Amino acid sequence: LQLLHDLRLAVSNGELRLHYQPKFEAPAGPVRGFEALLRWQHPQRGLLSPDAFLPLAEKTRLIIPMGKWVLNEACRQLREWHLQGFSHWTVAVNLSAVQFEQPDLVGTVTDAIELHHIPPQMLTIEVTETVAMRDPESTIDTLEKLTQLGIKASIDDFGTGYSSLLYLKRLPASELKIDRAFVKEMSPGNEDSVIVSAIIALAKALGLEVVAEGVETAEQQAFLTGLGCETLQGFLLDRPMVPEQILQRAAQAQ
Ligand code: G
Ligand code: G
Ligand code: NA
Ligand code: MN
Repeated sequence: LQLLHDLRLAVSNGELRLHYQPKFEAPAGPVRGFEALLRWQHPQRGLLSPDAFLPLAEKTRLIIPMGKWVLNEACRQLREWHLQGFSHWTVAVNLSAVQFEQPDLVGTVTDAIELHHIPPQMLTIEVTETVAMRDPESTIDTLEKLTQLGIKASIDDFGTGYSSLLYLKRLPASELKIDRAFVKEMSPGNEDSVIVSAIIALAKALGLEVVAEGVETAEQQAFLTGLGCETLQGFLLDRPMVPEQILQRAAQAQ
């Protein structure tokens, strides 16, 4: 398989890239931080999205070295932003199931924050609800070790998995991200808007911050803000961008 052959070389050939999508304080800013989103600059096929290669990377466990690269690069970029004066910005990194279940995850994360002198509370690990609930006891154990380092944990795509509320209460996470499928279908009084308001109420009751992803319209922005959702992410506010674009935006805003 040609793609697999190429993927094996992607890290050492320097073909991986990170784009960063801002997370905004509701309703419209300022920027609180960024989610790092992986891209692969394939020499023939062009810029590939994770959908095109993550399943293969997971299956072959190539996601382990790729994930280490992602963590290191996101921490390196965050340090650069901090030194450029954006000292309040944070960065979030997505972890897949294979990465989350690898025994030396905590060591990998520790190495990255130490190498780049990142204040640990400025780094968030995003793991989906589905992955988090596969083995809840082991998830609690892993997240406890990460949060003891000071790192934050976020439960991504919330509402699409099967959370036990009992485990959710015990999970040492600091953030829930409402899955964009609910945000997309929200309209006044419909089921999705009821689900979204219930998730926000649940997050608040459990002392978790709540982020809505996939915000594409001003109506969604206003509705979510009205429900007390603190952080918004989505194409309405900004797309994933390369660091140069982010600095341009920041310069314009000053
Ligand atoms: O950026 P995009 O919308 O194409 O991302 C598609 C999916 O890929 C999302 O579910 C996102 O969480 C996942 N993803 C993006 N970057 C990374 C990464 O660095 N590591 C892992 N494991 N998943 C990622
Ligand atoms: O699964 P995860 O939540 O990590 O998904 C991140 C993906 O969501 C990225 O690929 C990003 O491009 C995409 N994304 C970000 N904002 C929006 C949005 O407003 N609408 C849609 N459809 N996708 C979005
Ligand atoms: Na995510
Ligand atoms: Mn998500």
